[in-house]
Amino acid sequence: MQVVKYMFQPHGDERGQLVSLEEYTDIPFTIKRVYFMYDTLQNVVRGKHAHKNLEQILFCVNGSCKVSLDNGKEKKVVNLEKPYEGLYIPGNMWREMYDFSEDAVLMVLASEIYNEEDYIRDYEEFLRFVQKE
Ligand code: T46
Repeated sequence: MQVVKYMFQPHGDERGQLVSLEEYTDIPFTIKRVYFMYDTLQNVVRGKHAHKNLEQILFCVNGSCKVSLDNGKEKKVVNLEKPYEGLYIPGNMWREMYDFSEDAVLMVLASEIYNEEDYIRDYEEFLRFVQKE
């Protein structure tokens, strides 16, 4: 399984850092939604679902967390610990986010607006879905 983690180049100067993200130049899809999560408790596991079609890029813009990816055949764990690292997650991928640091802010750029029908929240159903693909 190939994991795509973008390392964007910050525009740094004596004032600090700035990361700019433009659709199609930096982000390989139209950004229809941005959401972020913070104040996540340390022993919490978020996600635990897949999407049929949604594409997303996850940034831990503050603090750190881990993301486990599972395509139904293989699993990989990715650390997000720098604000300029973006983890691309295509459709048909089970994801879990965990080990959030106390100060973690996980920001997500998404290719579609929120649609509960795109979620697969049952792992056995996910396995059946990816086997059909
Ligand atoms: C994903 C991972 C990385 C909305 O109303 N609009 C939204 O755009 C989102 C994402 C969520 N919500 C509501 C639905 C729930 O009542 O916010 C609540 C928490 O959402 P959820 O339990 O789905 O959050 P996570 O952290 O488990 O998963 C989220 C995304 O839902 C999901 O698409 O890939 O982050």
